[in-house]
Amino acid sequence: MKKNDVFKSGYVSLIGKPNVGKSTLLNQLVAEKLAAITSKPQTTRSKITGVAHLDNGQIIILDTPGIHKAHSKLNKLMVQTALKTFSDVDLILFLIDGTEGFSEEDDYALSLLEHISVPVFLIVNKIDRLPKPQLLEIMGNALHKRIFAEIIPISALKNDGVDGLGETVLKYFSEGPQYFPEDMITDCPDEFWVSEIIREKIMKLTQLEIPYSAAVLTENLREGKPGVLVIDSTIYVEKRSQKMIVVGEKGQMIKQIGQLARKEIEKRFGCKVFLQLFVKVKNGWSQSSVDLRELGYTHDPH
Ligand SMILES: Nc1nc2c(ncn2[C@@H]2O[C@H](COP(=O)(O)OP(=O)(O)OP(=O)(O)O)[C@@H](O)[C@H]2O)c(=O)[nH]1
Ligand SMILES: [Mg+2]
Repeated sequence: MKKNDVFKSGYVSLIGKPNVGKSTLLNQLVAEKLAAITSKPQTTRSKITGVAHLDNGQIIILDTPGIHKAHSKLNKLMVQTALKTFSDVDLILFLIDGTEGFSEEDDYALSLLEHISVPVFLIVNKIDRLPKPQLLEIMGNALHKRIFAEIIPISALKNDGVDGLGETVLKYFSEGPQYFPEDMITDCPDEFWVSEIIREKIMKLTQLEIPYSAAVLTENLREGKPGVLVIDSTIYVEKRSQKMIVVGEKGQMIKQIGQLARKEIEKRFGCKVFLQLFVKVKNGWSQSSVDLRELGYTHDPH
């Protein structure tokens, strides 16, 4: 930071329909994998806070579940979690998938932003797979949708345009405090992150309704033998038949989930990890307010 520069800070919320790349963008802005990412929609279920430390400022980013017309209690809670961030932020980054252009679902999500008074940026993501003429067409269409403070094409996956986006966000902030110390990139507890990584592996490795019927709880992380982190996590599914799939024949599936998750957890914490996974049935948890709360799904998971 140069001597006479002011330090700027503020909050932004990543908003958009499922699967447009919000979590990928969060991870790039923070330069760390904080949020789970899969090619399946509705991966993110909770608000995830990340902090981008720039030379002359700080951006607190709230990744949110994708906005959609929700039916189950879990999905309604997810959408409410996203909408609730509106009142807490200085700016909204509204993402669309450039390869699809504006869809009905985008229009629906956008309609919920109608009365927002903070600036809204349109982020056209996935430009790595988008021919230039199509991008120009989307940018033209955007003018009829609402007044966007900025329209910024990026590829979150390829980290293209992400630094520029950060700089532009900062221009809209006023002078502000350093909310988070420089070595802190999230206030999400480690237990939450571990559970999300395990859930990501389940979502990637299973099909049909299983990705949406699994929840993961990690009680605590503790040191076992010197230098070994011991983690006990429980995977909750909604039916016995789902438990059988998650465990798999001769335990093959749960073993694979555990191995992939462990590798990633070891990388993040820089130590050996002993990860024990348990699978339990909690009948119809995604429709029960009590179960949802027990599993950590509230407006604010922390
Ligand atoms: N080609 C390409 N793919 C991308 C880009 N950004 C994200 N993706 C992919 O899009 C899929 C969804 O990404 P996520 O970051 O999980 O999307 P999300 O908006 O957080 O999704 P939900 O949490 O379900 O709302 C993943 O397969 C990503 O790898 C991009 O810039 N280009
Ligand atoms: Mg996400």
